[in-house]
Amino acid sequence: MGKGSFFPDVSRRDFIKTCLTVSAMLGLPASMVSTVAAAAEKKDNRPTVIWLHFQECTGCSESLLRSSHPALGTLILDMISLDYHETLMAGSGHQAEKSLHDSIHANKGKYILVVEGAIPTKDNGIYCKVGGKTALESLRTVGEGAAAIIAVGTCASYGGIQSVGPNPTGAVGVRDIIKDKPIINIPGCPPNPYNFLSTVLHYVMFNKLPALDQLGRPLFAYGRKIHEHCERRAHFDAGRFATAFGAASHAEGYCLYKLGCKGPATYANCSVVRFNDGVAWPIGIGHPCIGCTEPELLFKTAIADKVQIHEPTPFDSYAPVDLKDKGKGPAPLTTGVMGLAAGAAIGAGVMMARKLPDGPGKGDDHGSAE
Ligand code: FSX
Ligand code: SF4
Ligand code: F3S
Repeated sequence: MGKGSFFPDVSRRDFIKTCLTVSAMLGLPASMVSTVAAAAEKKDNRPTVIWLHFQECTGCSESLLRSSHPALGTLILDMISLDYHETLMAGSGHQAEKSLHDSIHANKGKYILVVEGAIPTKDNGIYCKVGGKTALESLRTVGEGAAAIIAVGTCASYGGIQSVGPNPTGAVGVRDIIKDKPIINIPGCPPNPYNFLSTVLHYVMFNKLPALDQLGRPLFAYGRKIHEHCERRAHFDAGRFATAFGAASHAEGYCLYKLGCKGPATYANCSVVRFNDGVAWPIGIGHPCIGCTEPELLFKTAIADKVQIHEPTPFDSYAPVDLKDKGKGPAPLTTGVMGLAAGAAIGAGVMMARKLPDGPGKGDDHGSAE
């Protein structure tokens, strides 16, 4: 247990690191970290959340709540009052359905509905049923009393893999069904847990949803393309491309565009926030971005197909490419990270959070980052 921390199992240091990252992501000044921390710790301010699962793989819940770093999942679960979640709750059968029914009526007009998975619409929606009700019925019933709906993952946002042609079940996203509620999409297959956490914290702090783009995604997380902050961008600008998986050009960290990278057409912050406590992301480990946050890219454009480049001009804060480094391996990563830190406040904030020392005995709490 973390001594001095409001959250059991989260050390004060990990908590402050997480709040620092959230502040940077939301574009708040560093001085507001304590406001973010206070919002996260406010017990009487916890929004009631009902979480429904439809057509999906549950990777979104796994990514959000079972993250390798316990602070994130714990914070998410402690910051909300989670009344119903089909894969997490202890109750089952009629007991579970009763708690859903009771929560809807006790919190009418005030709860947040989180939807994970696509909704099949063909043949009256019979292709997905939970508790005897179709996904379509549940979404309409539970959605009616919600203050806002968060569609988590690409399936709930746009239909995801289930909606790929010929789309035998008529799978669609939440926004194709519900038209009269604020809906926020947090796409990604799976999405980054920080994008969900920051959205909830924004709601708790400001009592409103963050600004969205035309696809309903929070601008703070999906306002820029992967390509703008990619650690391989310097290679793209210098025309150095990996030509085949396993080739020397691939091993040397060259740009993955010619292997089908969708980064130039994909809006997301993976290149800055990354996954697994900030250590890994697809392009960083050598796989092209497959555009998992984009409705027309994920599973709808062949992985090897190249996307069109609309803005070929180099991002102006990137460090110059030193061609003498050719073949030295890690140098490309260094140039990319330098450009990232120089060019983007969010990157700087996230990097700062990562640099906070873990202190003695990582996971316990013998010191304070404050
Ligand atoms: Fe979809 Fe989420 Fe991809 Fe899976 O639940 S966005 S298939 S990671 O898990 O909905
Ligand atoms: Fe990075 Fe892909 Fe852009 Fe290359 S094409 S710089 S790998 S995002
Ligand atoms: Fe998805 Fe591309 Fe990020 S595949 S996880 S948007 S790097």
